[in-house]
Amino acid sequence: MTDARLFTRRAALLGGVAGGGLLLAGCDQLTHSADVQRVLHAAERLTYRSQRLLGGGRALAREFSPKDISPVFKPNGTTYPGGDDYAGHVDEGFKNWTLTIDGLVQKPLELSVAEIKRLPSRTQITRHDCVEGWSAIGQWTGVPLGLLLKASGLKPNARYAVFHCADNLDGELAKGGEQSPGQYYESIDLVDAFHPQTIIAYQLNGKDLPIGNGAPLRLRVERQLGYKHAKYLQRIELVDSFSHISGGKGGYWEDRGYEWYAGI
Ligand SMILES: Nc1nc2c(c(=O)[nH]1)N[C@H]1C(S)=C(S)[C@@H](COP(=O)(O)O)O[C@H]1N2
Ligand SMILES: [Mo]
Repeated sequence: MTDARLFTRRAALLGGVAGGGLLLAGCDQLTHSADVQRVLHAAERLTYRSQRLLGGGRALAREFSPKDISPVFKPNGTTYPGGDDYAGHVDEGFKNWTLTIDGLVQKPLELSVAEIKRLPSRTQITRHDCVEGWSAIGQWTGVPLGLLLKASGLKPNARYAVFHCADNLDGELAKGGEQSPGQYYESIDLVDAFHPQTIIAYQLNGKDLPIGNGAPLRLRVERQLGYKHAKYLQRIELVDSFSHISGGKGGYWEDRGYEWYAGI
């Protein structure tokens, strides 16, 4: 199926949920121009440059079979966001939790978890690698992020997707660098945002996400390290630069010294 037809079909599916009237024009052109911008601005680490220049933008992370799934998927970092808000959402079974997509988009979206679960989904069994030295294999189900982005219609200057999370995390002394508490956030470029394995997951191993693993929604961006996989997702903001957000380095751990491009 051509990209254009796939795009139209997906957009039609999403239209039923998001209220129709989606602005679809020019998305492919916008994606393309973002590619061009990305090449012009290529200034990241060697792994990032080589992956992009070697045309690896679409290469898939390895997928495993059900027998490989780890018996326990260790929750790490925040395992229960503080504050009454989150506890209230837990009590309500996340009925009123929403995911907002805004910033440099034609049509901002706000979707409930139930609406997201009705969209086309992808299931993948992948290995998660944390910089702390542990790995786990899990099966994730969620909506492809690219589908949501196409439905919201990126503006031509959109270059990054920023993921805003519900939790305020204390730094860990062991990790070096600035250790002030802060709202957890992350960001990826549009190549990773439109990558087929980049999903907004709502299931782990066939069940609703456990609280410890990011309920009700979390990012899976399979070609990057664990800290990029933002949990407790509330908002995806499209930006042309993340220098004005929090510490300006594109993520909670990036602001505390980690690399922005955490390719595996
Ligand atoms: N919101 C939020 N997302 C987060 C974190 C966090 O503390 N808060 N920790 C990150 C890190 S370092 C890892 S390894 C993974 C852990 O995911 P898990 O809890 O499902 O194992 O989530 C990442 N995403
Ligand atoms: Mo991690």
